[in-house]
Amino acid sequence: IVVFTDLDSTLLDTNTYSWAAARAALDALKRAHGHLVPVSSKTLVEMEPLHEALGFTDPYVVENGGGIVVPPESRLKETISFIAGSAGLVSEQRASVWALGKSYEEVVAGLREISEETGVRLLGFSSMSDADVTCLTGLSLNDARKARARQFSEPFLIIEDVLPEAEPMEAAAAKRGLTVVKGGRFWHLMGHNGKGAAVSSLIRAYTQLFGQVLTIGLGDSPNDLSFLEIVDVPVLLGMNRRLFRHSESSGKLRNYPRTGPEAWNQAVLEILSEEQEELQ
Ligand code: 2M8
Ligand code: MG
Ligand code: MG
Repeated sequence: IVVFTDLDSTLLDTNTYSWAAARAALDALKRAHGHLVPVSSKTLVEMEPLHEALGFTDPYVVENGGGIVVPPESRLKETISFIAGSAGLVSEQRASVWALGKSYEEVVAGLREISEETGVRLLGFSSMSDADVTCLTGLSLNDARKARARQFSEPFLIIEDVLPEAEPMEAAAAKRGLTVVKGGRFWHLMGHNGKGAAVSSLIRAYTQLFGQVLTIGLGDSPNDLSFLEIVDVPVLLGMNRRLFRHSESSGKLRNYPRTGPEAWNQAVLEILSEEQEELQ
């Protein structure tokens, strides 16, 4: 069993960023020798301590699919190197970091051009201070600094009284080989193919290493759709089922009305116990 999970408002509480309420399901997953792969908009330096605290040795996906981080103790270390395909190995300090797209500098330059071209004021993290990010997110100043330490993607806000149509912005991004996707509080500009592409590489690597695996995905926002659509058991947290209205996966979708770790806990415990029943 491999669980791919978004963090903010999915495994983590929207306001306190705590995962304490999901402890029972995380423990059950460990007892079942399951794997846990966090898949987030967050940066490597934000995710590293969290990954360690969660106590799984699996890789994790940073910045909306911009990079795959493989810890030294991960059994996927060998397998992922060629599965990630065109990905480049950008760092091998504590962990191997595979980049799946353009550099942060290119993305930030792209945001400025898109803003000029569309005439819509777009404010990215690179133009904000740590204090700005603290105000907007409730993160501590130190965590806001980590959220701004970006390598692959740029979170931004649309600074207009009336929210403009997304299409011109999306078209201007596409022209530059970039994509925009909506996260929780922010939009994200990225030079890669999103969470889905990263998860797809990882599913191939897990399958190669372990044979058949059952994949579970949990998320709450539009940027999670691309990976929820390619797992065996997609779980959407929150009252946003319409996100799946055009999706082929809508039939197997499990939807829980609330977001956050309590719902995560309930969903994963339910799936694990169904799996156990099936084995008996
Ligand atoms: C940003 O991401 C969230 C997740 O969906 C959002 O768009 O609201 C990212 O900048 C991330 O790095 C940061 O930790 C998070 C904090 O709320 O916001
Ligand atoms: Mg989320
Ligand atoms: Mg996220």
